[in-house]
Amino acid sequence: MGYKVVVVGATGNVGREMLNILAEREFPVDELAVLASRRSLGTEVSFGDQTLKTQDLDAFDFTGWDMALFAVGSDATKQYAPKAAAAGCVVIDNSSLYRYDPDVPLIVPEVNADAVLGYSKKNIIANPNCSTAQMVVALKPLHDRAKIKRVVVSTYQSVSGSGKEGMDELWDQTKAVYNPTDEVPPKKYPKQIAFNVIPHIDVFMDDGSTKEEWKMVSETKKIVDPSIKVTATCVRVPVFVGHGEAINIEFEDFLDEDEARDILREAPGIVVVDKREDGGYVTPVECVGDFATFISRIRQDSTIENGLNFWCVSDNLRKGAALNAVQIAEVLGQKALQKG
Ligand code: 11C
Repeated sequence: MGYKVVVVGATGNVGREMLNILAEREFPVDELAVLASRRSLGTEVSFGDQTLKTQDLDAFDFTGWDMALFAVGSDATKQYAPKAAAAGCVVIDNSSLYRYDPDVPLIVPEVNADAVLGYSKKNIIANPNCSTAQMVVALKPLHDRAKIKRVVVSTYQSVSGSGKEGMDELWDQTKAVYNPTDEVPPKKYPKQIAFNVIPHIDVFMDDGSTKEEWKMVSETKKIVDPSIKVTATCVRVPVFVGHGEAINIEFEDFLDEDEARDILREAPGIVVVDKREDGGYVTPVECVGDFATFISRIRQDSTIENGLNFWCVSDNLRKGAALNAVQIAEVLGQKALQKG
């Protein structure tokens, strides 16, 4: 016996990946509803070898449905998630709306699966930001061994993090570079993204950081440990899918680079590819479509007492969004909503 599952925002980048991953991981689905805004109504989406027609989110009755995976922006989440939750359908939300609410668990199953039980306060579970999700999968096993004091992270984030419009802008501007009469001015991004990098993701905060950077700080504290200090610089790069992160850690205790490599090799959700030779590391294009978070370039940072550097890449639409949401659904099924 399986679950009655709803995917909200089924026509977007993340919604489509949720459907792919539910099918790939053979999540026990008894019935599936795919919802979209009126604008995308009637659009067909794939689920395994089936083709499903989207239904109207506004008219949908969530009563009797077990769980709803939301992949829409914060405004639509604000309007529809409380409705679903009040109808007894557990919401797994990919937006940032509920992440910092103390009554809503923020879950990365490899790190804090047990906290999922906190869902019952509001019938809502939050999925973290993509750049946080892949980083905390790597931080947790190292923190358990040597206690992390401080993390310095620089991100190299792909345009799929900004949805289809970001991907289209990169594609159109790239073509236009070869055909200057077709100039494509920046629209989704504040500056040209093709053949460029932009040190700005999401809105600016009062202290000069951006909201994307603030999310990495706040979400890491909520998911892993509030004592960990994080400072981040988040950068958009002309890559379609796959976020890269250069991570520097200062630990309380000494952690040798070989031991760190062994710990990460054993850790759930991680694949270590770390050969000190040409190409002996993973780049964003190689992680597309994969479930794993890949770690490379592990090395001691000898400029501080207990320092370590590494490189981390993952498919931001998967571990950073859809995969993590489906993993939460799996944990919810195992720990709370058992069927059969
Ligand atoms: C980006 N990380 O790459 C963002 C996308 O809070 O879920 C996801 C934003 C979020 O632009």
